[in-house]
Amino acid sequence: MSDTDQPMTDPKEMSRRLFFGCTVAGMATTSGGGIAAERPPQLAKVIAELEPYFTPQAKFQDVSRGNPRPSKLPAEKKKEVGLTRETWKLEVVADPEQPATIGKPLSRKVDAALDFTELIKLGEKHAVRFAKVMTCLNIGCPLGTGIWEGVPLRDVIWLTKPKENLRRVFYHGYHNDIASQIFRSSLPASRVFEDPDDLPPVILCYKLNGEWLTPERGGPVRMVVPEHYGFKSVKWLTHVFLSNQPFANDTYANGNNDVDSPLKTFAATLHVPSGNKMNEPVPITGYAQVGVSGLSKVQIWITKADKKWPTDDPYFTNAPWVDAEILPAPEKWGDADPRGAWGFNAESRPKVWPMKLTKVYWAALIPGLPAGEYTLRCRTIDAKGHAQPMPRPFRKSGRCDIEAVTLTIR
Ligand SMILES: Nc1nc2c(c(=O)[nH]1)N[C@H]1C(S)=C(S)[C@@H](COP(=O)(O)O)O[C@H]1N2
Ligand SMILES: [Mo]
Repeated sequence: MSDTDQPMTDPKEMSRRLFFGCTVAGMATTSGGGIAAERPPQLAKVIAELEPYFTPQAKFQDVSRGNPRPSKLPAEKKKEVGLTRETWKLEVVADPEQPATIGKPLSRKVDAALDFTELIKLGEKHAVRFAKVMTCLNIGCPLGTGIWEGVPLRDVIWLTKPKENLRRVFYHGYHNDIASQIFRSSLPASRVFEDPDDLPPVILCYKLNGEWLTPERGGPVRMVVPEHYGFKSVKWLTHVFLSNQPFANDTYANGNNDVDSPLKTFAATLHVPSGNKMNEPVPITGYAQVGVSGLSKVQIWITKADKKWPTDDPYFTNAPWVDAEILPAPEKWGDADPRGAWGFNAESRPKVWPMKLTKVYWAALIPGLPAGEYTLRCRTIDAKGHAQPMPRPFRKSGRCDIEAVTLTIR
């Protein structure tokens, strides 16, 4: 038996679950358009209040370092150091320490660094757009969701005519020319050349939501690595090194982070009302990040706050979880039009939903409860049927706890 369909012993829990079963899970089976009318009004209301799906560029949160942060440099200085579209240049050269053998370094020394016009020219043929939630391995809450657009990194690497001894690609951005401020990341060469599991390619990104990438988001050009946490998506990109070193030396490795850990699947709440009255249903909304393991269910579980749980079940695998409704792909996307992007058709509809690397919204109507303090928890079941964040709850592999919030009923 999987941990998602444990029997329940408490009859009160049982009737509660049945209630959920017909209001929440039952509705999910009818989802796919036009179902808003069928939802209870209090649930429809909080769903209507959810933020637009895609985040406007200016509303992304910023956790990047730098003193000063390169996005804050005065316009003249940005121009001088190559942080404008007119002056940007990218060097793609052999790693001086463990050089790959390449035929044609794109180096400043021989006036061959790639400029923005050349990048856009490559984009005319090769540009890729995909939806992705940008999120920091050290923080639970995503920084924003957008449509990222750029040229596959491999198309630029091919210009250097690599021949042999290429095992890893290192890269960093502008760092005020102070070595201690370098923010560096890396990828296996094979991840750059191939896209496993239907993932989009690693890109040199210059647009977000159809607009030029702003200085705050890492413009003129940043790396965007689809399946990874934000630290692989280096901003204000200036240098790519082709290396024969076989392992990572990312800046984030120095912070005890697991630098090979891809995006996790987990759920969290958004709207949990206060001022709830007893015996009145409570409408809840939330989001789930859809990591590389996909998403099949969002589940919630409510218990009395003082209820003890067996210590040998720290991830509540035996709790009577019930399914929330995963909301269908929105009709209106907010700040971006995903038409024709990776995984979307020409009518801006996703080919599969939930879509990996993005988020979904979810909702549930909790039936009326007696007065008291409750703990509301949510978790996800990935596309393979595994409850997440199990089996990897390690914080340094990406925050993805089973969220617990307090719900007070008076
Ligand atoms: N050059 C540079 N790039 C960087 C960083 C940085 O400090 N410097 N921070 C990284 C980290 S840790 C994260 S989580 C993302 C955040 O992306 P955002 O600022 O666009 O939200 O940027 C990454 N790229
Ligand atoms: Mo981060």
